[in-house]
Amino acid sequence: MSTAIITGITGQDGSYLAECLLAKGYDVVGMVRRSSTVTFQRIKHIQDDITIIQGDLHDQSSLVDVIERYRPDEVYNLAAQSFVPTSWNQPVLTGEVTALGVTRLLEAIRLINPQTRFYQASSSEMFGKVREVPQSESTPFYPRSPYGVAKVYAHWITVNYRESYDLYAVSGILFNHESPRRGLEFVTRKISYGVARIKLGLSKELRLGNLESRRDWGFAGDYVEAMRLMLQRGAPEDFVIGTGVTHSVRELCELAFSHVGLDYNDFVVQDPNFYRPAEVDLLVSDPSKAVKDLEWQPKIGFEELIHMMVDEDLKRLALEID
Ligand code: NDP
Ligand code: GDR
Repeated sequence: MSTAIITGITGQDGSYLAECLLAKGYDVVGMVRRSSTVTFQRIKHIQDDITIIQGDLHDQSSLVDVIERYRPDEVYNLAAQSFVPTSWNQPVLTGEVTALGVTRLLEAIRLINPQTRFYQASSSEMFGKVREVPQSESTPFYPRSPYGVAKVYAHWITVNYRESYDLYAVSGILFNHESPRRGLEFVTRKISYGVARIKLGLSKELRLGNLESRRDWGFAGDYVEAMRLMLQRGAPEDFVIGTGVTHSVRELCELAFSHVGLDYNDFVVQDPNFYRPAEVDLLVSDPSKAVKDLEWQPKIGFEELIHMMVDEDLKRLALEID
């Protein structure tokens, strides 16, 4: 039986990846940071099937301890300060966790168990002010936020450890992926939750930033399968994962509000507070390498995804106010 450590298991992707690996028969160890309140909402249904261990990407010795104790076959590094706007308010913390944290984890693996296979959660935000459309594994990076800059460092340190120390270390460059478990501040969930609140009479408006922003949005449950596939190959290689299709935030609003019989024009307010100091350009993936070499395809389309998210939020909120 293989052992996998997931950092960031309490996050959106961590919860789906844990489910995916458990279904494949892995021993799953989840690394969580110490907190005064429990952050296990997304994994409470599988808590008895996984091992939880404390560790923090800030803290080298906790990472050494985790690798020493479990000597894992695979490590999936999903932990990060992952919200782009926060990275302008907390650029140093973002660099510490999202960039240097990766070096700390790679050092622990190199020194203690170099046969461990390592997955780094890289991001389409690294393409930022895009050099070409669509973006593939060979597209140069031009990040536009402290978060994007930190992810570029994390990407290159992963490549560097692969080349310097012959580690099986890969970088999965994933475009936006969403789900009913998405954090409330990200735009898809902010909209699905906002629509549900308005429909149930709990709110009268939804304040958003730039409605013309476009993203390549997929379903998180599909994307974690690509992470696993990247660690099962003969040789380590990086992959771009996305749908190859973009939609605007405006289209997202239209779809989500009309799903419950409402017109978004009656409720959405554009608020400059949600604009960003610098935006990325047209992010759209070219996932053809993953389709060919990993035999990976997204299964859930944009419309189905947004309907699923709105339906789940309606269900959850209806239970809460019952
Ligand atoms: P989330 O924000 O939902 O989860 C982030 C996780 O990291 C949480 O479990 C959080 O713990 C943990 N974490 C934060 N800081 C630390 C730290 N110092 N030490 C240990 N753990 C920490 O992110 P997602 O699940 O959406 O994304 C997973 C990864 O993939 C991230 O690295 C993200 O940057 C990257 N990514 C995500 C994409 C997406 O569209 N979702 C696209 C491309 C890349 P806690 O619960 O305690 O806060
Ligand atoms: P992103 O996701 O920055 O792409 O990062 P987010 O959902 O925050 O923004 C997507 C786009 O929507 C526009 N937008 C708004 N965004 C938010 N959050 N709130 C709003 O009110 C709003 N109005 C418009 C934004 O300007 C942006 O263009 C996500 C994260 O998961 C990263 O960790 C990951 O690396 C990338 O996706 C790929």
